Amino acid sequence: MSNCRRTAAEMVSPGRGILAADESIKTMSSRLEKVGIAPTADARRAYREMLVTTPGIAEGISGIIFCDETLNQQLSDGRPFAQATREAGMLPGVKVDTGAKPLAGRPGETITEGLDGLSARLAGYAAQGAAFAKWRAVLRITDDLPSTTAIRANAHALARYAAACQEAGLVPIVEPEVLMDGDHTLRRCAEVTARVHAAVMAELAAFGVDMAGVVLKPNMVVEGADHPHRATPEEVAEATVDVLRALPGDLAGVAFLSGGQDPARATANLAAIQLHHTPWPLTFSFGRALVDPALTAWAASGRSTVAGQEALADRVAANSAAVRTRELQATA
Ligand code: 5MM
Repeated sequence: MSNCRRTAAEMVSPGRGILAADESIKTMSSRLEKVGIAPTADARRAYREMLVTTPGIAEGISGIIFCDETLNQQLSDGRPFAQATREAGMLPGVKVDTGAKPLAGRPGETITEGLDGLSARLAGYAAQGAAFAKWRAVLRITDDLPSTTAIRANAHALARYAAACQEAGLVPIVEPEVLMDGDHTLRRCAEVTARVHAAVMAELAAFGVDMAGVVLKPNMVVEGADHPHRATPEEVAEATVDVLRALPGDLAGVAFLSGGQDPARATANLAAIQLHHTPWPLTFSFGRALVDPALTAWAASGRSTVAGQEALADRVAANSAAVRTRELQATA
């Protein structure tokens, strides 16, 4: 088995998910400011140190995604983040895109950038100890969007990124996010998500990407945040798995993003999804749904490590239990 295949299998190993702590400097700074903390490089470092050193976190977390800044920082004991993450029993990963930028010719849509010089950067991250990488494409739903052009451009970039990752020995997390923003129905989200997946899979195949060395990070199929009716976990699970059925059977696994769902809803939906049988493991790669309570508790307690870590451990335990729903039901 290739290294990428082995790493990908470990990333989606039973009962474990991936922690997305890769907020860009801009996003992390604004989240710190919102909870009353000055957004310095050291505050961002201290916050990530609190997350990584959470006791027992590796039981429910297989890997942590960082941004470039964090990968170049050290914990207070001097260890680089990649080393500390491995020593805690998890794989370190890194976000390698440079963000979603306006897509020329398609007003209101974006293209995720970062392909220039990517191979050299990936080699550098691998030398720093990274095991996997992440690239996020962003698609927005309106009556007319996303356009086929934006879907195709983003799918193409994702595939070039994924092929470059595998050449560098890093597992690509392929994240095509269809945003929850808007008042669209669940059915419309399903239709758009299916179109996006079809385009991404076609481009991955065209670039010869080994699917058994890829972790897909999709949105769940949910209604728009402004839609008046909230779908039940069973409805979300059925619609989500229905869309995923078109994915190739040799894909290493699927790790959902939370997309702005509140933490309890993301966990309930994840648990309901597990009741469906699929050829690939289905787990979580949440950002906000895992870390928001921890950031709030850490800030409200005057940066108490214990308070932040207790809040994170709660969310990790709940989501780890969610992915083990069938096993837990069988033993109940
Ligand atoms: C943690 O946020 C990630 C990076 O965001 P920016 O580059 O925009 O700052 C983001 O890619 C994240 O990994 C995914 O969107 C999933 O996060 P959620 O919160 O949706 O689970």
